[in-house]
Amino acid sequence: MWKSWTLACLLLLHLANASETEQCNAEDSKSSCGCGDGATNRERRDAEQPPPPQNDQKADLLHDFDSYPRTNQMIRIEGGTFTMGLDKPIIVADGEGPSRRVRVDSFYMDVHEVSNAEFARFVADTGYVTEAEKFGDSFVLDALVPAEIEKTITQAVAAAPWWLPVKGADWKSPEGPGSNIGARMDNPVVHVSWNDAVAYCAWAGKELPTEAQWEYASRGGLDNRLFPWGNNLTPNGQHRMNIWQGTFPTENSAEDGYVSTCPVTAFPPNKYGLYNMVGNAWEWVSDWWTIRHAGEDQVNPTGPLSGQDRVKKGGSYMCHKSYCYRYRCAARSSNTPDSSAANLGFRCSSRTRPTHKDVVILEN
Ligand SMILES: [Ca+2]
Ligand SMILES: [Ca+2]
Ligand SMILES: [Cu+2]
Repeated sequence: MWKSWTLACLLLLHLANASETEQCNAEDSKSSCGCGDGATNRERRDAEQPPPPQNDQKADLLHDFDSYPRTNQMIRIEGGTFTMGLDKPIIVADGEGPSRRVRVDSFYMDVHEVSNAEFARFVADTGYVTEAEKFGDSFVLDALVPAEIEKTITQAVAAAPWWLPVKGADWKSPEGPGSNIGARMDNPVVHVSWNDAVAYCAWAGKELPTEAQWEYASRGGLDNRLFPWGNNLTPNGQHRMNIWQGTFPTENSAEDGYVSTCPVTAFPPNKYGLYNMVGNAWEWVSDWWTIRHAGEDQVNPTGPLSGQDRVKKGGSYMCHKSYCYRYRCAARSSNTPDSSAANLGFRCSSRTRPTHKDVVILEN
């Protein structure tokens, strides 16, 4: 099933190659397109998980954060009204449409994705154990899994066979046992669930942004553009975000400089001063997932009152137009709140001026 619609979709993309408005509206696109979506949902499992593996480097890591420049800055985003979603949705099944006029009040937004160094401060202060550590596994892209670990994995995701559930993969060991984040302290923390993200934000005196706040912030004051800087993927031939170049999922040419995650400070910011809103790591937002939206004007929408999945925004280093054209402001996807993967992180926001001693607010 996934193959046939993917082929159809590829054909469509090929036929409409010059256009940025092609539609991939197969019913199945949620489970088939890509770099995140339902493929990486954690299966329902009861308690009695194996104890998390001990990480010998834990002590070192938790002290290493002091040597990294802080990336905990926030910036005030002036409220306003914008067009959320798309009139001509590109991935219809994701609920990118209809477009609607949405007002958001002024708020504060993290300038960067939460980095490993910033997350390490939280863990060192609280002893927090992430859900990937409690469950004992998380999803990693096969190409990034060391061969000796890949040999031991028999279970893959049928709709997205490039995702491998790796035992012992967590935020400190992103590719499983033996891997570490020593050289990636300035990269986004990944393998964090929605619940983990909420716990971090609460500790930092912040909260997760709503989808409306996130999308408004990502657009940087530009109306109806595909990307935070406009409609041109690579203005003046310059890469503006960390996605996948080459052939997904077999060959990553990394023309943008990065095979996996990149520093949260990489690439120029958008007009609101925000970095890596699209690409690099997917970012959890606070809303429950729905693909049905009220079309009329909305004020500070917060999404459905209940649901099963939480929304994530912005796409990741694994997004390629052929499989997962979700590195756009209006694009969206979802996972269950206990799910985690090697391309899923977050940033925080605040409706009020943060008073937490650890928050730095940039003047704009
Ligand atoms: Ca890349
Ligand atoms: Ca991002
Ligand atoms: Cu993607």
